[in-house]
Amino acid sequence: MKLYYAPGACSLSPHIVLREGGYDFTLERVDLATGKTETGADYKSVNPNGFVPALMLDEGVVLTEGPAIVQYLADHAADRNLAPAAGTLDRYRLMQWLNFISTELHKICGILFDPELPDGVRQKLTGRLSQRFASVSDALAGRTFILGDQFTVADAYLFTVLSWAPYLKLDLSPWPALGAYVGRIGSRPAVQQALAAEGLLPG
Ligand SMILES: N[C@@H](CCC(=O)N[C@@H](CS)C(=O)NCC(=O)O)C(=O)O
Repeated sequence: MKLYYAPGACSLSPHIVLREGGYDFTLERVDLATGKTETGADYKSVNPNGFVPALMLDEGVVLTEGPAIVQYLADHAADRNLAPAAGTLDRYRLMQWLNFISTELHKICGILFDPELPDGVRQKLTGRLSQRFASVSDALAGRTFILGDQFTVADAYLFTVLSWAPYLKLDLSPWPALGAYVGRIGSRPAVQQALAAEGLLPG
């Protein structure tokens, strides 16, 4: 398998899951500004949408969309317990969170990364994001992971998106549970390995 990624982007989520799942895989970096991969390939030939992540399966088939990729990886490494079994209520709870992270956190943050965003829009979106952070913080009360006691692929995604806060100058201090969560997930060996492989660890 090969993961197309950009350092620190949402592709960090499937990258973490590949490592948590014990997969044998390779990485190919994508320069989102030029649309070229590190081997000089035109990334749109892999994902016509031009965004990361994309997962090239061993048979040469490409899977896109982070939430779909991480569930595929969880289901094909079932012994790692990275997602509740298909068809159970807990699995829908996982999908609920993946969708929430995608639509209510990830996409708002994606817009905030635009340095040319007008101040008024930035303020409004930051306010909306604060409401969402409060709701995640409430959900984490008394929990180690977002679904409870077990690390799942939703944690890889939530960690990835919350770890953008410093780059976006978003203050998470009103929600100490979020900072503690980022520290907890970030200290997992697979997460440290993924961060190191993407050149995201200091020094
Ligand atoms: N719907 C896609 C969105 C992926 C996405 O937003 N990727 C960003 C990085 S976090 C990206 O590659 N942006 C560059 C672009 O859109 O050209 C998914 O969930 O996988």
